[in-house]
Amino acid sequence: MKSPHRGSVSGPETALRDSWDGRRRLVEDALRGALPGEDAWPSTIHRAVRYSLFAGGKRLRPLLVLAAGDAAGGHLDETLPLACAVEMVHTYSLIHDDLPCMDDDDLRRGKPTCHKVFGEAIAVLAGDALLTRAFHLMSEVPEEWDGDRLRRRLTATAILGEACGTSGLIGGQVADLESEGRPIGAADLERLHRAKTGALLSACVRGGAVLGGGQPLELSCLARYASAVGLAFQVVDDVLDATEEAHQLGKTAGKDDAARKATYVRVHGLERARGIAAGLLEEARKALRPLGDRARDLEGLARLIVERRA
Ligand code: GRG
Repeated sequence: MKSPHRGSVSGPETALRDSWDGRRRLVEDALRGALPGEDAWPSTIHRAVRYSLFAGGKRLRPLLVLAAGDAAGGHLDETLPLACAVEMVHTYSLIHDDLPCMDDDDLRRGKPTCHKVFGEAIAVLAGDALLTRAFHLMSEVPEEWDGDRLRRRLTATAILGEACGTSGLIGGQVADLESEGRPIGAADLERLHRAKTGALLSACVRGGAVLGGGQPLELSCLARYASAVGLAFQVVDDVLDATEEAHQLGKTAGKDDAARKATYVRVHGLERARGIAAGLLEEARKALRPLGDRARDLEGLARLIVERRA
């Protein structure tokens, strides 16, 4: 039996939770509308895409996009496409990460992985389809849009593109694969985690802030917040992998240790890893201070990231 999670899960106040539930529903609807239906030709790929995308993710990344947009003073219609795009990118990375040639996992979001249900070839293509649709969606703008809005959309798209590339997701995944079973120092571990997981989370906040029309001071506060929560997310993931059960996580538990993965728990030990996550939460909070009340949602999301159980 694994040890119980130490941190209290007091959670943010009910109003914040209700507002997040409302936003999750909004994102679900927008995602459903942004993809071909299950019957669209050729139906196998659309069934596979929808199977993984609607398998019950927490939708943390879209919530970060929308909250950052709010904090910067923007409107939902400007930030919603990025909220959908980041969830598509995230789901693509999960599908590919679970493949036999990567982490070889059978369980994701509490269900059999995409390749277990649809086969490897379709799972590769489902990931590709989601990544492609994410950037297609970001490029779809109403004809009447003026220069400013177009420029902001382009900047947010570039931020997302960079996060997906060799200095972000892909680079982090390569470093992750190459680090299995090998000793790794604290600095290299931090770099790996910032690339593999932090880059996309950070892009959610920075992209949302740009789309919301954030001013330079707001953008720099939000970038500092993004950097802290991006790393905190993966540190907590490492802790959860070592302390929680599979039914809680919706994926195989204890895999990091079994595969001798580079994790904060392996390099720093459980207690220090928890301390590092708590320190990053404090850093994120501090970064938000100049924004005052407008950053209430982002503050709550940082707590959710650090205090989550799955
Ligand atoms: C492009 C193949 C490829 C990989 C890129 C990000 C990544 C590298 C792989 C994804 C798998 C992985 C272990 C990522 C670490 C981030 C992480 C813990 C993802 C799970 O995110 P949650 O908890 O998941 O937000 P839900 O299901 O709630 O959306």
